[in-house]
Amino acid sequence: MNPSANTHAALIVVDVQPDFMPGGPLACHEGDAIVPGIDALLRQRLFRHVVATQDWHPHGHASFASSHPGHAPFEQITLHGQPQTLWPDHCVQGTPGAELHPGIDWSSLDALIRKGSDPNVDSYSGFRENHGPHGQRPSTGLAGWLRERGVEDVVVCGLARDVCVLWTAQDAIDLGFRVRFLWDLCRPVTPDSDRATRETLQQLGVTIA
Ligand code: VGL
Ligand code: ZN
Repeated sequence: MNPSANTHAALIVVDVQPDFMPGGPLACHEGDAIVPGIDALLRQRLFRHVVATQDWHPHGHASFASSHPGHAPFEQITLHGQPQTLWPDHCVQGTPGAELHPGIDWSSLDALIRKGSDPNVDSYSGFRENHGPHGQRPSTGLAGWLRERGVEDVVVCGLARDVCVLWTAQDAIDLGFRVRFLWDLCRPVTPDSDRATRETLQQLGVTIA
């Protein structure tokens, strides 16, 4: 990548946390394979801004299957009138599995967005919660943080390719940013979803890099 092209670009590293790694409760397929590459990318200091998101749920979060007796992880239910996949308990606030992955040098990070803290609402995107009153999804503040710094271009990577990175890219487009998606520095929860993810991104006008 050409560093001068990134003067005003922000890198958004989505949910690179131990609970999403193989052996964790919500493992992404080969999730650990992206850790060295993201670490190397951050050490190059190519981006004017580096933002990380951190999935950060309270105990008993509404997205946990364990909060819905009679339901199992990966089942879909209706929550707030929309489909909600139920997940294994993951990224519980303050637990080791919720930390930013220790295999990455995070020292260049200049903002950290914690999401999913509302006990009743899931939050895949780094920009907005999944659901809110009157059809308005509450903002995390990330879009304003970027706009106030003159950022128009964002580059996304992390976990999961088919969930939180995808939703972050979709919202970024929707909110007026140009988006590059670092495909090889992402891994999915469901590998079978890759083709659909790619098609969705292409239709949105996201550059797949
Ligand atoms: C994620 C499912 C539930 C993700 C977070 O980071 O992609 N997926 N919570
Ligand atoms: Zn989550």
